[in-house]
Amino acid sequence: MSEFEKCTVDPAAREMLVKAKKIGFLTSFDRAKAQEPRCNFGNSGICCRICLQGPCRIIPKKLGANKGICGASDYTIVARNTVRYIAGGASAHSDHGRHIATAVLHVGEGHAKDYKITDSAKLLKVAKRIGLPTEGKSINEVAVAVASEALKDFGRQDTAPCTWVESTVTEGRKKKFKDTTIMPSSINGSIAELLHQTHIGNDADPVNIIFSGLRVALGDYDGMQLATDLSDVLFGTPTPTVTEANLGVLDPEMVNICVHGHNPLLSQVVVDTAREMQEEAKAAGAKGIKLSGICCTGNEVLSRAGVAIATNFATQELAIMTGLVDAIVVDVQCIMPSLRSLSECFHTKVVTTMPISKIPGSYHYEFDEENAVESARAIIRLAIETYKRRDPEKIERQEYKNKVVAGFSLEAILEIFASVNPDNPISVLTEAIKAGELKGVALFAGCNNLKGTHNQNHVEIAKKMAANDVFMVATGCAGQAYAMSGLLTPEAVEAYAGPGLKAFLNRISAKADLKTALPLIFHMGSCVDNSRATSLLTLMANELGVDTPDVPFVASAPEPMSEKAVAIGAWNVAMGIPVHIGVIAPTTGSDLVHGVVTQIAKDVFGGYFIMETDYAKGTDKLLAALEERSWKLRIRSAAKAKYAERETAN
Ligand code: BF8
Ligand code: SF4
Repeated sequence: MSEFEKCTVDPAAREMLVKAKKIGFLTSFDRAKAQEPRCNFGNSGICCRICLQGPCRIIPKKLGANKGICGASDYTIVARNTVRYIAGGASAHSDHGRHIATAVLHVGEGHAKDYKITDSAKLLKVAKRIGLPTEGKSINEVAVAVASEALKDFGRQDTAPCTWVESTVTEGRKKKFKDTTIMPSSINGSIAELLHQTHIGNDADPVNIIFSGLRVALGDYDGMQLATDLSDVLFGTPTPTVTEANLGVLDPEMVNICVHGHNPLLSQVVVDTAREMQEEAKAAGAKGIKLSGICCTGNEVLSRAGVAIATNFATQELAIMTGLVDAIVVDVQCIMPSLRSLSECFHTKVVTTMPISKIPGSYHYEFDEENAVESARAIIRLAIETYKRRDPEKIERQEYKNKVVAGFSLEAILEIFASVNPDNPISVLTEAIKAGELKGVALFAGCNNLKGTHNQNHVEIAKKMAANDVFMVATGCAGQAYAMSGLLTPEAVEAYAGPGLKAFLNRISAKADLKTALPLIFHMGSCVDNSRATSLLTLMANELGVDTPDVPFVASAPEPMSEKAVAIGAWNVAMGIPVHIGVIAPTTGSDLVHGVVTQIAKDVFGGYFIMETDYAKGTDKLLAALEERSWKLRIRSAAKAKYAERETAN
């Protein structure tokens, strides 16, 4: 195996790594190698840096060193470190949601002239769901009311539950969250309280700390649900769209602008404004402007505007290395600071846009909600100017790209199912599971992690799940891995689906009024859109008449990396889902904490973490979890039918 085969399974990325080596540029792949060997204290979570006396490292057999200086045990340290990841993730997601909610509020109040309520039907639906009156009110008034409710979820001072949790989960989950005291009242308040709770000399009880971590994780869920709802309100609810993915989408004859990060507030405006500026690009000698996306901003504009995907997290530097990217416009999260130093070797301009995410030496065009189109125009003009300075010697055109069928919001999925059963669309899925045609549903989410081979876990696990008749949905960099590898296509159904999944998808494709047949995996959007997948789970549970822990539904983050992924994993566990992660989390330093997250959580919430780096073993564990649940479901519904028959006979 060549050194590049070990780095990534993606052929385009491998070629670019060869180029990186040739020009002597160190990429994230080189830096990951340079970090080895890792420190075992950090790896297992028993390094504490919470106060300035630290770092304290736990050495179990050394007298005096089996606790931190303050006397904190391994279980306290591991629990504190773990929940502080969740706090970081929840801050990032919910701040994103707060930003969108503020924009909706401003639109409703008549400011933010560059934005509008695009999906008023969704706005009304959300208002109804959260119990707000809409009759006799203008759309703008409803927007103000809904956005104000969303903003209350960030800073509520009483004990009322967060609205977006309360209004989107099953009755069973609501009760569970209240009984276990993890129902959040305020996103920001729960994060602040957790940081307080994990300060030196505070909570030493690992279980109490973990429960608070779960409360913050549900705050993360709340922020994601409202971010998805309100992004749909502002920019439209995604519908199926056909586009392409991988570095081959970068077009040598066009001005190439990559949007990268997470928040669609600017990127969507860049996409819309670029459409009106094609002539300026032509005047500069290009055939037009080609937009493409990296990370979740890419997923947002893919889902709503059919924008192509350039690549995902681990390979973001390699896009610049093609010599074809004229500007890379970034907003927040998952942006490697190395983009800036790499851009120095090329003509590419790195443009930062958010006050909390600057990279020294890059161009900063501060995003201004009141003048978003103007900001977007200035950035696009910079890209057109930069295009003129491309160095033909440094261009390495990539041929690799794959067709992509994406844009599967929950609304879109239900509309597709409605082509088979207009009265009860969700039953199309649940009946297929009950009948044994499908084994269940798997959500693939999360990042790339440079501890493993880029995209390998994503692709291999999904192929094996497909062969075993699992209906699959995806978000985030997982969705992009599938886009890059050609798994978001009808052709992949033919190549990889088992007989049940193939029959299910083909039956629906034949009935649905779509321009293309259905793909193997349904791309549901960005990481905040994991909310869409949970709403699918909630619908399934209600249709099956059970709570979420009894639904044959599993989640996998085959290559998780960010604090956000930890937060998502944690609330998925609270939702009752078996959650596979393709890395070993730093919880192994405490048997107690590791046992809680991988086993005891199941007794309390029904969900639990499966930590498995080997993709074949990971898939087997996910399949076993699905089989157990679908088997129980069938037994239960057979028993129910039998008793119903007896009742009628009596
Ligand atoms: O929010 S999957 S690497 S891009 S954190 Fe980041 Fe992970 Fe990608 Fe999307 Ni999500
Ligand atoms: Fe050490 Fe305790 Fe400070 Fe952690 S909080 S660094 S264990 S003294």
